Amino acid sequence: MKYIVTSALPYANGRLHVGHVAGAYLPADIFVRWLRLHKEDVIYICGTDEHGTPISISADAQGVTPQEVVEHYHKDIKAAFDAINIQFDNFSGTARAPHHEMAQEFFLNLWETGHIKARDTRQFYCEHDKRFLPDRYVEGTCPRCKAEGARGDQCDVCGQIYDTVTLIEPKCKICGNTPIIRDTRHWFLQLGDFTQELQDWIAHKDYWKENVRNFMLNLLEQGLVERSITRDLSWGVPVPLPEAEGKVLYVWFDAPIGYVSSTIEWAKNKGEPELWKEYWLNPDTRMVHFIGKDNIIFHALIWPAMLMGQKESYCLPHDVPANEFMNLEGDKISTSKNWAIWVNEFLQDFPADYLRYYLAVNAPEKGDSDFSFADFQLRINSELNNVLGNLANRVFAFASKHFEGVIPAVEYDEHACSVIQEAWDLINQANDGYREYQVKKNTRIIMDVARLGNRYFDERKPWAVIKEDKDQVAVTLRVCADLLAMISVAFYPIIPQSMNKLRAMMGLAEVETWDNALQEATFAYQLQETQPLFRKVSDAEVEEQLAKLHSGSQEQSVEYEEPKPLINFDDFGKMDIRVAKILEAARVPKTDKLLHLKVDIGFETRELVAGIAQSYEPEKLIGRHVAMLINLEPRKIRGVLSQGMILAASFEDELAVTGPLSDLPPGSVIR
Ligand code: B3M
Ligand code: ZN
Repeated sequence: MKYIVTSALPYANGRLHVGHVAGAYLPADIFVRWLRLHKEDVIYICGTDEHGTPISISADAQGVTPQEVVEHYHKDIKAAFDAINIQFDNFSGTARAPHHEMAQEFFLNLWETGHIKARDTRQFYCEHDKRFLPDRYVEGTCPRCKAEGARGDQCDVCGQIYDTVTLIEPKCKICGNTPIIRDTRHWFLQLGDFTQELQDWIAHKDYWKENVRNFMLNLLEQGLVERSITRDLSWGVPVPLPEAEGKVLYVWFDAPIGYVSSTIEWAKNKGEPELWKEYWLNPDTRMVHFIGKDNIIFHALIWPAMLMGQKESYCLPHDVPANEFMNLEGDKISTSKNWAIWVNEFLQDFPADYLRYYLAVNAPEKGDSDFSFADFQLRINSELNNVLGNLANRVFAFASKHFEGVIPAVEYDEHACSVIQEAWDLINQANDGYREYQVKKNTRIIMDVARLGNRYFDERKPWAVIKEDKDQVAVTLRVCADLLAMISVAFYPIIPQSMNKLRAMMGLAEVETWDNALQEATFAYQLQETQPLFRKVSDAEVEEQLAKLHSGSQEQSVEYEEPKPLINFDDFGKMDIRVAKILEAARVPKTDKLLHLKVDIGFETRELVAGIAQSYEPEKLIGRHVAMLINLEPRKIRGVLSQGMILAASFEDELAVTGPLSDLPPGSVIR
């Protein structure tokens, strides 16, 4: 049996935080490690999602090219995965040429077989920015659930996708203006063509998680409609048709094809360029996509249809385990508000396994979960340290003191047999748990093996027995060491480094197969240099982390805007910056950011709209002398002709207008 396991391709426009890891990455890495222990033939595939408006909007905001954004974050994200020990077989990126080729091939196959059709459509167009506004370039109220802040392509609240122009009260993300609707030609995937095939396929998916299966059944019941798969954008995979100049594939059309192109890259790097076909063009391959719940529709419906419509016969997803979200200290994780724990940073303070363990214990499997530092401390201290670490420490200490570090292969007595049997039962339950991606339950089950060991150790009272019956103590140590060996295998998928460290201390080779956990060792354990398996998390550390989080200034998370390219003196000289005195200031109705200002620039008075209302009460500004760019093309904002721009410094949410320049009269030149 061959497996392809994938994790959702993270957008290359931001850093990796713990919420990402808990949902789509750690559970996949754990599953893959477990499969490998069972000697399954598995490839674990991922890469960054480098197209789409999330990337180009970030690039615009920073004044750099999308390619620069993508390269920066690809590296940063990969480093975070390395730090937390998420081990992909290949980690590619969708801006790479072979991906473009593959995505175009997918498109052409569907086009040639009539599953893609073209027609003129109405799209939002911003007259100010002179461009169409696909996807995240427009925001408004969701036409389905009426939530605010819905994007052009999908609503984050209800997860639905819809025809962009149905968005209520749309606003251009670049300038805030209300867009007009314009005609433009687009290409549509005829999902309805696949209804029967999808129905037959989903019929056998009774083992899927309920949330995913119900979502799908519901969509099929509503009836499948065509989906637009092209956009008027410059960043993306060009639509491979001569009549589609200036259009690219919709990011959600090309992104899942990244799983294929990343596998192709893997095969090439291995020197066996055809090898990818043995996985992908193989109906028996079990393909498992780990994703967050907002990606269900793309993986469980559109992507399978795209695969069904190819000329060659691709494997289809075997399962699509979608997880819920992880919150942070009771609030939604937000990258823009810097309410997040960045993986790279966190792992400078704690070992990877502590984070892996906590995210596993707290996996958002059935509902949203919450990351709290107090809970993190509690889990690490009272479970990893006080249960598992304690069992190892006490066995090692006793064996060193009374048996010179050798735990002999003595025979089990009846009590021992029953303890071992109980442990095996738990280990078998954990095995089933991994098969069903139940990492949360598994942390408890495996920790129960360690609890069993501690209870047994206490009942046997080796510290008292050692005086009269050393053989009996040998059995006690033997049983506990066997439990530790079982645990080292069963916990390996979740906390691999610690479990190999445990094994090294016990004189065992690194974990290789799951069966290692169920074998009775016939040899003596030869303890090596032992040390505590885990360390505790102190109150001071928790306070420090909380302070970091709340101050919102996690050191390396500060993202400075990239410096802009050099300009010459003439470029600079074109800007006419003057001292302006604010005469009047009032809020622009129905906005929270905009102020309507009247200013004196010496030789005339002017009106303008400035986006500074969140930092300044209008009345506080009156009389103030500030710097103003006066020869910026006038533009109409909310019905006011804005003639110029007040210069202000901004950092994250904070903003300050320049000045005070009160000693200089209005109209003074700034250069
Ligand atoms: N880039 C992740 C997201 O929606 C998206 C996944 C693509 S998987 C093919 O945040
Ligand atoms: Zn605009």
